[in-house]
Amino acid sequence: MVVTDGDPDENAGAWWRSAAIYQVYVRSFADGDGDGIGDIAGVRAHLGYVRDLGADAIWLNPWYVSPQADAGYDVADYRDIDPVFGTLADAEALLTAAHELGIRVIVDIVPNHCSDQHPWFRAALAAGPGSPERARFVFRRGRGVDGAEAPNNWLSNFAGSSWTRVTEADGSPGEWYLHQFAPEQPDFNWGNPDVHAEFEAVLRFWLDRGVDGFRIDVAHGLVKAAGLPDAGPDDRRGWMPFEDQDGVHDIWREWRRITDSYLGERVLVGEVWVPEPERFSRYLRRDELHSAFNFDFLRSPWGAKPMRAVINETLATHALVGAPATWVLSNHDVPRHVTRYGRVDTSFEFGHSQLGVPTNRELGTRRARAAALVTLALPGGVYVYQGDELGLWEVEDIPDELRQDPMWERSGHLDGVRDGCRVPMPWSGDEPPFGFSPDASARPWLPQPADWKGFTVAAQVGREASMLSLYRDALRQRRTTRGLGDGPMAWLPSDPDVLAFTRGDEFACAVNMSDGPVALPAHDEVLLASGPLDAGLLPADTAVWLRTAG
Ligand code: TEU
Repeated sequence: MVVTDGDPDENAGAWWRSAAIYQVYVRSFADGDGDGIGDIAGVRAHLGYVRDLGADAIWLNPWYVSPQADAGYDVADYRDIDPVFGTLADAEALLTAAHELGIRVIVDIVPNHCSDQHPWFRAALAAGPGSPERARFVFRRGRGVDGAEAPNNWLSNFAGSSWTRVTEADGSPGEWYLHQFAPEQPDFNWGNPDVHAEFEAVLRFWLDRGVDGFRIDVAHGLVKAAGLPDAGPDDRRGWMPFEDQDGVHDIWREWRRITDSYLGERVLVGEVWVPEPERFSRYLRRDELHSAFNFDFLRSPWGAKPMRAVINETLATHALVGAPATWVLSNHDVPRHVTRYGRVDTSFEFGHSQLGVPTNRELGTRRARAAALVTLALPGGVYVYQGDELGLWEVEDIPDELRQDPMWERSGHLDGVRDGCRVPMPWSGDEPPFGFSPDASARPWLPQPADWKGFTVAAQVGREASMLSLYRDALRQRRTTRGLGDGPMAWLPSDPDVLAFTRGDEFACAVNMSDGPVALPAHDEVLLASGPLDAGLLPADTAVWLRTAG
């Protein structure tokens, strides 16, 4: 597909504008070889499940060679597969098998940083200060006496300073290098042409093998403010010198030219955490990324007022640049929404861990069912994180010694946000590993709760009231119902605690976020409901899809 200037409809009807994309967290999806860790063979064996669910595409979390200091987001070789997940031949076979089933494949790409075991970083350590090898990363002399203090005050996303001091070849304390995440994840210097050339080659390597696109890790983070100034007092909230710098957009223009040079509507999807919606929309300008995760909806507390505001703002800012919105309820970095929505504080914010805060799972599940119908009815694309469709909850009682998230150790056990949503999928059977591993004696890399027994795929298939049946029905109807996916929506007049909107002239969705039942909007037929209706009324925390006169 070649983008032509000035044609507002050049990508109307493109698959990614309406896609339902299923996020496969490879390490926890299905274990093919019995080592307790999910792998490519496991994904391949379960592609039929993805097809039956009704997803258009899968997004695979990183599968590259990696010491796994951050579950694969520390990449040591961007052109090969980590042996724990399989081989390059397995990856190629997976792409073929998925395409045969009509499932597109988006792979994760991690351009902000690599692994400290990447050959470039090892060469940089060996080559010493001032070398071209060090210029590919962000090395600086320290401040203070003998350079013993970090070059600036930036804090890592995983707690502590963003800088680590190295020991030079002669044994003396030396320069510091920047890592916005763990010390095992040195940031690249995107001011260096080698880095641009290398990533262009990596993109082409995977595009040539048939991937349908890339999910770009930390797409707001690659460019740092000139001179690396100290961060201001409102650290972590708002505009920071290591995030959302204007220069980052040049990189996305470069990448867009690359994907556009390939046939088959290849896409760039940004992981963009930017507080201001207008600045977020800049990533989606016509010659930049195709789409980006809309985390504002995920962050929003449960409630008609805040969610209406997010929907309005999302649609308005995406309209500025002609991009489709996306809707996400959970992913591998945030507590599962069944748990979030059962709490008193239903919002999500990084750094405000609610680990252990009581939650009402029954309420959270009811809301999660309603939220599924709302997000699948809103304009644009939608992401489903593996296990959302089973109604899995955040596993909060993982023993400390089994936790794997680097954030856990680095924050002094204050933050436990990311292991509990990564627990391996339950497929079948009455006890762990619930069919996750082929061998019943295998121990999944994180322990599964015994009460997932009733939540396995096998336990939910064909059971009308199950979360899986709701997702399958909704995804099927979403494909076949006129008006859903990309396109306009209009609000219907409603109680302030109800969200009700139409998609086209034949479809409406309503969700009741008030305390008691409300009347349904005018309709001919109830197509789908997230829970039982109450004598024709819509109960609290319930959503419906309606066929309206048309
Ligand atoms: O997460 C990115 C991430 O956590 C930051 O963008 C952060 O949320 C933001 O700056 C708010 O302060 C991605 C991956 O999804 C995650 O699993 C990785 O650990 C991380 O990047 C590092 O690669």
